Amino acid sequence: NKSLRDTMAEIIPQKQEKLKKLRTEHGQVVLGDVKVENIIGGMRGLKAMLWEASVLDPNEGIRFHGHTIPDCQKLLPAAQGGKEIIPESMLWLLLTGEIPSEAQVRALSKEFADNGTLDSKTVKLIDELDPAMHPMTQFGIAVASLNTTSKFAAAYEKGIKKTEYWTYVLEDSLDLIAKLPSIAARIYYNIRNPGKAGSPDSAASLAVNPKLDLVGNYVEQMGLGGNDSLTEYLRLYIALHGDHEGGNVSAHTAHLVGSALSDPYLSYSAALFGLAGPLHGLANQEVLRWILAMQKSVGDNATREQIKEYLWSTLNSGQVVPGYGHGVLRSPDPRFNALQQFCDVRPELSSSPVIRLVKQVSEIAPGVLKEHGKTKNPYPNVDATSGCLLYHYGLTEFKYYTVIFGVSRAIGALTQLVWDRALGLPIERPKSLSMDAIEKLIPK
Ligand code: NMX
Ligand code: MLT
Repeated sequence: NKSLRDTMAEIIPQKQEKLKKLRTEHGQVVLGDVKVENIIGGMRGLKAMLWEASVLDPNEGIRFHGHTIPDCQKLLPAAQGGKEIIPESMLWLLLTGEIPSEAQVRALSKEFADNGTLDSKTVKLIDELDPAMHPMTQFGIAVASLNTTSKFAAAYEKGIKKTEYWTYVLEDSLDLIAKLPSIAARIYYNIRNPGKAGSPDSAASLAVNPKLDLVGNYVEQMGLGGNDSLTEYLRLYIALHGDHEGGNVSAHTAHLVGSALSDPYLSYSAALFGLAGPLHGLANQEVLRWILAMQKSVGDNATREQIKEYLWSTLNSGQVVPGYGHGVLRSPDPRFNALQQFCDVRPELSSSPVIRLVKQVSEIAPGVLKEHGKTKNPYPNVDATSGCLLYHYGLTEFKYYTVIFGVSRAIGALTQLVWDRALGLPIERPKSLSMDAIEKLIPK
């Protein structure tokens, strides 16, 4: 039962060797062309980035170190008394490529609980933010402010060798992951209880129980403890949203900002601001708004025709159908399937009107989107369902939903940051071209 740090220290030299071999023996191998359409099309399809922990197959979906979601559900340890994957297990897998033992996962939960408490300056900063400010903006500000505690930034200032960078980045990353639920819960308390920030009652949102896992604590800190089904859902949700290879906006942003040797707090705060966009993580907030408007219009027992009509009215008004489509995936998102299966085996969820409507839409929308003919992927992505479950559980503040995604995405983005520094990757600096420069390169 080796510790996480010892496991990393053992694996890193092997990975460094592998990279050295790739560079020296295969550095000149061509893996694809760059077309004009790649440059003007959001770099879609360009193989231009190293990302260790997960690879996204357009049809099969995400694999974490080669493991599919159902594999992970079988192999990764759950919480004590629970059944679903926990983020601690997923983090261990992402960082090391190995399946952790139960003891290793419990030790990580304990470390997170021991380091989860926020200092009073951070609490004050969050409490003084305008409660009307979007929760994702509050989240990004609070995470960036913690860079005053960065061990990497302090060591860099003193002067350290490049080969030592990763150890400090790992320490910062683990500290940050430990504190994210406390930050997120404090924001939740403040938006739920306007004017009560700093009151004695608000202290519960700061309490970290050393006996609980990361999500167990988060649910208690949000004041939603005692609901085992919600706790299990959030464990699964936060484990599954952790990593989605490197090209998505949030992961890519953390990697880019970190390549300038900005510390993990600054890098991840930048990622959160990318996650806050409606075409990325904010889509789960948008889905709920859209589904509730549909429910208002079509009622609880909508027919196929009514749902089709509603979908067309969204498309004809020039809006995207939130929760559908993807930059890489070309089939239903297996994360969506896993969350749907979570509902299917729980009658209290599968009978909820909003969750029923989400399922009906997922059966009808692909046909409508195919007929509409624009999107390359007419199938649901993970955001099509995630927020609707939160709504069912009584988390009715839609604007908060992306914060939960943000608690999760740190697991993948910070894992890669550790690997970026362990592998000595350079500052990221692709070449850009103006339209005139592109024209000059086009063969006459
Ligand atoms: N509804 C209507 N039109 C769509 C949709 C959709 N759900 N998805 C794509 N299109 C349109 C897209 O706007 C584009 O139109 P135009 O040519 O007029 O610009 C066209 O189809 C081609 O887009 P794609 O190449 O299929 O998609 P792209 O890779 O550019 O974008 C998304 C991917 C995810 C941004 C896009 O599918 C979308 O906007 N979906 C809705 C928002 C959403 O669910 N985002 C969440 C993604 C997951 N996440 O958590 O981050
Ligand atoms: C994600 O999880 O980041 C989204 O599915 C978006 C993406 O992969 O591009």
